[in-house]
Amino acid sequence: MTVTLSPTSVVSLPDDPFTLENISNPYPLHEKLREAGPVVWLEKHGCYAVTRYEWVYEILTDFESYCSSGGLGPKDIRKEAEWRPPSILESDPPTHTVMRRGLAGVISPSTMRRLREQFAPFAEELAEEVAQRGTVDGIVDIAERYPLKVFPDAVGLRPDGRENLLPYGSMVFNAFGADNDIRSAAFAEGERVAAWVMDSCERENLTDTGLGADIWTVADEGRIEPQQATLLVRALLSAGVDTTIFGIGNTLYNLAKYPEQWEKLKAKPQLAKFAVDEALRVESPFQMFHRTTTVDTELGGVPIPADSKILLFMGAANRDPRQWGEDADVFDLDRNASGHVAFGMGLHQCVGQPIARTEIELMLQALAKRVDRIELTGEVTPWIHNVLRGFARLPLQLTPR
Ligand code: OVM
Repeated sequence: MTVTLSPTSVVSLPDDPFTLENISNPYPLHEKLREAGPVVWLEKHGCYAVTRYEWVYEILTDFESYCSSGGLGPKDIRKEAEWRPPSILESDPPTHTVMRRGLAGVISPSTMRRLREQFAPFAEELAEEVAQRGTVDGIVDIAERYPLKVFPDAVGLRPDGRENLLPYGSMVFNAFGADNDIRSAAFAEGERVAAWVMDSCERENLTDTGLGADIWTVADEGRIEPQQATLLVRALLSAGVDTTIFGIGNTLYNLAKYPEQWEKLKAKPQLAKFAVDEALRVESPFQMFHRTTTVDTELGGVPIPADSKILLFMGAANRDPRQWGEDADVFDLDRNASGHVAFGMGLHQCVGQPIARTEIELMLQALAKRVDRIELTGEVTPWIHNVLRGFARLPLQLTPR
C-alpha cells in the first residue's frame, strides 16, 4: 500500500526527546523521527522536529527564514525574556555580523599557533599519568580535566571560582531544551553562578594576555560595544567547556568501542583529526537546539507557519543514512565525515572549533603515543542533559605501550 501525504498534512507524534530514556539513548527516537517524515509535529512540546540531514542543513543555512533571535530554547525570546541577555548565537544580522567579526579576529590562525603550544604540555603530562595508572575513568580523569585546565587559562580567567564553569554550562545548554525537571535542577544555584560568570567577563577580572583581553582590545578599537565584549567573553565561557569535555569523552568512548579504529590511530597519529570529526559526527556533543521561522515556509512539502519553533536534531542528521549510507551508526576513521553538522553550519557555525579540535586532537595524539589498548571495563553512564550528549562515567583500562 502506498500512503500519499497531502501537502498540508504533517505527521504528529507524542514522543518526548527530553525523557530520561530518550536522553540516555537518543538513537531509536532519531530513527523513528527521521523515518516519519521531513518534518514532524511534537505534540508534547508544540514544536516541529527536523531530523534528516538535508533539512537540518537547509534550516542552518537559511538564516533569514529560520532566525536565531527567537532563541535556541523552546520559547520565543523576541516575545518573552530569557534568563540572561541574548548571546551572539541568539542574534541575527546585522548585530550578529558585528559580534562575529569581533570574535573571528580573536580566534585567528596566529592565535591557534600560540594556543597549540600552550595546550600541548598538559596533554602530554595527563596522558603520561593516565597511561601509567591504567585503570581510569575516561570522563573524570581525562575528558573533564583537560579542557577545564587549558581553556580557562587560554581565556585568562582568574583561578578562583572556576568550579562555577560546569554548573554554568549546564544552565546554558539545558535551557536550549524543554522546561523540565532536568532544566530546573541545573538552575538550582543559578543566580550565584551566573553572577560569577558575568563578573569574570569584565576586563579587570581577566589576565592581560588571554582571549578575554583580546576581545576587550576589539572593544577599545571601537569595533564592538563594551557591552558586547562582556557578552563575547561570556559566549566563550558558555560554549567552550562542556562541549569539549563531551567531545573528548565521546571520542574516547568510540575508540574504546571500536578497537580496530584505535589500532589505525596508533599506527598513524596524523589520523587524529579524522578521528575527531568522525567521533563528533557519530556522537555529537551538541545534539539539539531550536530555530524560529520568520515567514511561512515549507520543508520537503510540509508547510510551517511563521513564528513556529523548530527543534533541530544535529545528532540525528549526523547519522542520517540518506547522507552517510546504511552504516551511518558506525564509527570509522576511513569515512569522510566532512559536512557533519556537529559544529552547526552557515553563519553561526562554531567560531571556537579550531580550539575544540586542537584540544581533542592533542589529547588523542598524546594518548596514542603511550597507550597500546583502550578497553571499556564496565557500564558507561550517560550524562543526563537536555541537549548535550555525553557520559558521566566511562570506565576504562589503558594498557601502556
Ligand atoms: C553563547 C553560547 C552558549 C552556548 C553554546 C554556544 C555552541 C554559544 O553564549 O554564545 O555555542
